[in-house]
Amino acid sequence: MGNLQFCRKVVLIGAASLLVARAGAQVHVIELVADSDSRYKVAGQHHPEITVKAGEPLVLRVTARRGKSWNRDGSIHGFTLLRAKDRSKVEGWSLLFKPGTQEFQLTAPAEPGDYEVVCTVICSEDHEGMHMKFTVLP
Ligand SMILES: [Cu+2]
Repeated sequence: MGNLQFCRKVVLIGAASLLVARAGAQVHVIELVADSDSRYKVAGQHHPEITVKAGEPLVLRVTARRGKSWNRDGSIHGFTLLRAKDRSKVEGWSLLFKPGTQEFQLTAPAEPGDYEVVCTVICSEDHEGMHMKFTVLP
């Protein structure tokens, strides 16, 4: 390999990693409704589902509407992330929602795989049906 060719390769690699770093700095915003009928909803999705990249920074923007019952502390729905394989909780991912819109700054789980979101507030007699799929891509 000539010296000039080698230099070109180094420059190309340098440019590529800069792009990756820029993309990594963008925060992925997830918009979610935790609704009065005890269902999670994502605009444009018939079956709500969240897909993220392992370890990426996230903002979860939630609009919560009160169902038929709620917690004494005023929480009207919950959002706890479980690993699908053993239903164990993911640290830092047990959230409680108040009525209205609220934001959470989170970091996606480091381990790619299948997860499930479950509501942890008894929000109606149909509370058990309040869950959604959550996928972490490598
Ligand atoms: Cu709920």
